[in-house]
Amino acid sequence: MKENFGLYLILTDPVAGYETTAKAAVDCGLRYLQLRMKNTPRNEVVEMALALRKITRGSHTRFIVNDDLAVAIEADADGIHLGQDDLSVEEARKQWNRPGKIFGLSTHSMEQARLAERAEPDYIGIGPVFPTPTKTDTGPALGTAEVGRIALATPLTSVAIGGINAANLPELLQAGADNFCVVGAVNHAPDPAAAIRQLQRIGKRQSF
Ligand code: 3NM
Repeated sequence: MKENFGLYLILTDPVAGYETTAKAAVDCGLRYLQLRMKNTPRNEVVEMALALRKITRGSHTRFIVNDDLAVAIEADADGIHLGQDDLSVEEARKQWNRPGKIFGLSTHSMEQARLAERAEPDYIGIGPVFPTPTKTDTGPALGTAEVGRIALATPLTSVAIGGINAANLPELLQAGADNFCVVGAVNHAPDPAAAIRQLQRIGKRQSF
């Protein structure tokens, strides 16, 4: 069944700090929080993953690690998010054969979203919706109409991503996307809780 949880937050270099921003995510009741540290020594990623595990343990917030299955396992995360060029979902499930673990997969087109159905990830990312400076190796921006079309067509839970902020979120939700993921819109905010609440308010307004 498709899940509708609204905002999914990725943590990458948050100006308010990883732990403060993670606590804000938990306090705001977010369903998903992902750690995505790039170009960082592995021991620092593990250390941060363990700290975020502590903050999210026993909360409503599922803690996901980006890309690195060994880190996800070591931190006993709730799941792993994989890109198209990473380990496959099938292989990750084999290597991390524990009940309830969540496997997410990025997709960048209708074709990839359709192919993803075979691998049965717990959710797919769809993006980038808009051009974004946060990730430069993505394909061209899909636009809200195409992302909405993919979100409505897929039987999988989906999360739109890429360049989403409070100003363009209404248009995206109007187009048919249900869940949405941000990096910059929260990580660049000095008050992450306020930024999260603003996005949640817009998400709620659109879904009723
Ligand atoms: N994945 P921001 S776009 C991590 O298209 C990521 O799969 C994308 O960051 C994809 O909210 C992206 O700052 C960056 O634009 C999202």
